[in-house]
Amino acid sequence: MSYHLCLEDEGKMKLHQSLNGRAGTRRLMIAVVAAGLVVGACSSTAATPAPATTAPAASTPAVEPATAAPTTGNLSVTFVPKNLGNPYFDVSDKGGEIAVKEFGGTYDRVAPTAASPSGQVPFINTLMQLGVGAIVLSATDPVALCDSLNAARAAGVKVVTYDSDTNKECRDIFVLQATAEGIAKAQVDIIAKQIGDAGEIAFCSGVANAPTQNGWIDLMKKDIADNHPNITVVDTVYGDDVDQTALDKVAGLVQAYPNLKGIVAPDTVCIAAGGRYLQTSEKKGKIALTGLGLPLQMKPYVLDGTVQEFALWDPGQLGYLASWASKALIEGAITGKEGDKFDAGSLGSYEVGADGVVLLGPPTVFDKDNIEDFNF
Ligand code: RAM
Repeated sequence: MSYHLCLEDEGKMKLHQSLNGRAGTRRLMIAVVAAGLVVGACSSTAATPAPATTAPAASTPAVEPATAAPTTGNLSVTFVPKNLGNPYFDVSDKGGEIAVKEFGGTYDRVAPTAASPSGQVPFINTLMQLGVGAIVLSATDPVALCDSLNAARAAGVKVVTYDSDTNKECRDIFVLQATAEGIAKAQVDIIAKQIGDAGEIAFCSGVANAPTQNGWIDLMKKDIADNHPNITVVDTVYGDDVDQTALDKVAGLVQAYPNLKGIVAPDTVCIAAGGRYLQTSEKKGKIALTGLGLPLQMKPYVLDGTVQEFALWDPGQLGYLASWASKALIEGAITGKEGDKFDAGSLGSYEVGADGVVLLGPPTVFDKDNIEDFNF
C-alpha cells in the first residue's frame, strides 16, 4: 500500500527541519520509506482520501518508538489542523504559535491539503516517531484517528484536540470554542429573525464526518423542530472545507430549492463561499445567509448587505489556549481531569471541566456596526 503525504511548502520545509534536527532522523526516514509513505510536493491529485473510517495500516512505521523517555520539558508542540489553506486555521494556529513562543517551546504545523482522517493519520504517526511533546489537533472524524492518537499517547505524546474533538478516550484535553448549545442557538436565532421565522432553509457545513459541526447541526435541527414550527430544513450539504466545493454546493442549493429562504453555514469556508456566490446573484437579499465566519473574510458581504449577521469566537484565542493546555500537560502540571487548573498566558487561568473539556468562552455576533473592529 502506498500513501502520499502531501505537505504545502511551508509544512514540508518545517517537517524536514524537524526531521533533520533530531537524532531519530535516519530511523524515521527509513520508516517512512518502509511504510510506503512518499513525502513530496502537493498536487491536486496527490492526496487520495481513503474512506472516512479507514485508518491506513501502512502508516504505522515499523521502527522502535522514538520516545521511551519521559516527555517532561519536551515543549515541542505541533498543530495538526483539518487541512492547510483554510483561513480559519491560519488564524487559530497563529495564536497557537504565539503561545508556544511565549513559553519558550518549539512550534510546528503540518496537515493534509484535503480535510480527511486518512490525510491526518500519517502525520500523527510521523509526529509520534519524531517524539514531539504534544499534538494539537482539529479532528476530521471522532473515531478514525483514535488508534494513531492513542499509540502516540502511549509513546508519551500529549494530545490536545481543539476546534473539533475526537471521542474523549482518544485525547487528553479538548479545548472547546464555545458551548455547542450557545453556538447552535446563536445561528438559529439569527436565521429565524432574518426570514420572519418561516420558510425553507438548508445547512452548508465543512467535512461530512466532523464531529463538532455535526453536533451543532443536530442541536440546530432540534431547536428548529421544538421552537420554530414554520421553518423547514430541506437539505444539508458539505463543502469539505474547500472554497470551490463549498461555492458549488451553495449554487446547487439555490438551484434545487427555488423557495429557499435561508442558508446556515456553521463553517467558515462555506459561509464565505456563500457570500461570494450570493453577492452577484439575483438571490442577493432574498436568501439570508448566516452561520460561522471570519470577520475579515465576511466584511465585504456584510458591508454590501449580502449578509446581515453571523457569529464566531476568536480562533486565535482558541489556538493560544490549546498551546498553553498542551504545555501544562507536557510539564505534568495537569493530567486533564476535571478541576485541573492551568495558566494560559495573557488569557489568565483556565480550569478543566467534565470529560477533559476546557471552554474558551461565548461566541460573538458580527454585523455592520462591529465588523470593522476585528482583525481576524
Ligand atoms: C471551518 C472548519 C472548522 C470550524 C469552522 C467554524 O473553518 O471546519 O473546523 O470550526 O469552520
